[in-house]
Amino acid sequence: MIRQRTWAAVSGALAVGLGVIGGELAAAALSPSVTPVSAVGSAVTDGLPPGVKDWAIAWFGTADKAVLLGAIALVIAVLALVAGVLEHRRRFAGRAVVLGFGVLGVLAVASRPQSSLVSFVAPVLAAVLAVLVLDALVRSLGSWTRAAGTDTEGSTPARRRFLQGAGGAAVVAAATGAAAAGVRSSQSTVAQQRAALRLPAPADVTPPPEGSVVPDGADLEVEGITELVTPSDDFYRIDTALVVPVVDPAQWSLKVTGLVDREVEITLDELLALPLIERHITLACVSNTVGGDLTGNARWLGWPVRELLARAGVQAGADMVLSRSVDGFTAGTPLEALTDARDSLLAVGMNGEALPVEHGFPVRLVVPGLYGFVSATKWVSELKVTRFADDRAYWSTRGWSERGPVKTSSRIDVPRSGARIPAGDVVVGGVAWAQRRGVEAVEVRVDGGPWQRATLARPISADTWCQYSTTLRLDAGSHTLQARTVDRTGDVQSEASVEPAPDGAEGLHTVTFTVT
Ligand SMILES: Nc1nc2c(c(=O)[nH]1)N[C@H]1C(S)=C(S)[C@@H](COP(=O)(O)O)O[C@H]1N2
Ligand SMILES: [Mo]
Repeated sequence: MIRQRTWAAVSGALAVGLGVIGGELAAAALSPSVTPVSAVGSAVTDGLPPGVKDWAIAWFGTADKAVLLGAIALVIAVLALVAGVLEHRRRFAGRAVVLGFGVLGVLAVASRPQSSLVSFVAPVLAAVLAVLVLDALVRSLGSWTRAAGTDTEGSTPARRRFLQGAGGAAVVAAATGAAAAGVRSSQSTVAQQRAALRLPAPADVTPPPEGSVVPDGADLEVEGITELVTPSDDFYRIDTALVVPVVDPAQWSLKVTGLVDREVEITLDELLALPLIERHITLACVSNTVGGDLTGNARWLGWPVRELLARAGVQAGADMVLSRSVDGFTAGTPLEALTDARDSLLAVGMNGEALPVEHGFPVRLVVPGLYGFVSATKWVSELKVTRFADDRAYWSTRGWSERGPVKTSSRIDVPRSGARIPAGDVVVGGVAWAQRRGVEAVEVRVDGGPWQRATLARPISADTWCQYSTTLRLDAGSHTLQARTVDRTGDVQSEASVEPAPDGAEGLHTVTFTVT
């Protein structure tokens, strides 16, 4: 009977929906960093072959998290409908499927580094709820089916009982969902703790060291060009976390372990009491394509990592620091990048405020000159002093390079691709970067013609990007514009087109527009 089968599928959806929502409510209350759904998503993320992941990032960009959650919801929904039909056909068959997925949920939670014993309550509760509701609804549906088969008269009360049960389940699911959303939004504790955190002023030094302040002439104030210092809200975000790790600043500490004379541990209060410094540093993601927007420049407040490493005493033979996040992400940074004169920071502040939660609150690493995947660990909890020969970091086990110096590059912000510009002077502008080496010049060329030097803004430091601009007089018609950076060692940005994997894109940003 088609109709009964539809109702069986609906029963499955209601049972599994109620279970999943109940599980998320329990997790929101008990274990906000690890919910069954987020754990499955994270386990899938970590388990995906690198090719699939790169493909997903290429197709969906920063929406990849939403796409993954959508895909998981779809799989759960299909499974739920099937489980309902199976259970109606054969007692226990549907419940077995639901239980199987419950086991997967438990395994996914177990695979999360942040999970604790209490994190298992949610997936177990979800499975038990789904099984009980499925059993009750399908049994009630069975009575209706049997009644309808024998006497049509008697089928009405059975039908009513089933529909009441199903309706009740839907109402409870909706109420539970609302409760889960309520608990989530009341969980402002970390947001409140962040707002309450008082950052110390940077240590007072005269004259201010390079990189600490924006000098006159650093901002060309060209319309449409990238802002010199990226507002935190606009700063690109890249990480593997489906749910932003919730770290209680009072509980946070950072341990230095591995090849050290003595393990040291530092709390946030201790860190904040140290003489902190502030530097502008331009971060870049290795996945950034030529002309892409996975770069940002911010003012970071923090304590030099080299000071902490000195406290621990790095032993001979070490050449790498494996930094670990509370969520299990790791980055492998060459030891020298954390001990040489550059100001690699244990950052607590971004643009004058405590780190935003999604940018690593309460503490992250910021290392000038290296791509984020080998250096910029957010929600950092451990620095293990080790050797490249002994340890491998998250992305290096997934096909990306072990070393990740940022490649010299540039981006054209204006004119935009496809723009139609009235005849006359055409304003060209953008940003260029060559972290560590510094930008010496930016050159532009039109329609493959000769390279011409643009006006370069005064850099904040060698570790920040630099604005450039020039004005061109062009004939009406379609034009192609390219830019390239010359660094202070005299090296010129590479022209050959290279994909981001495994160690960063290369090539020239090319923009085509029309002068009318
Ligand atoms: N815990 C954690 N830290 C992380 C990552 C991550 O996935 N997890 N991604 C890294 C990468 S690949 C980059 S490019 C930078 C991005 O930092 P942002 O999100 O603050 O821009 O963070 C790095 N730190
Ligand atoms: Mo990245």
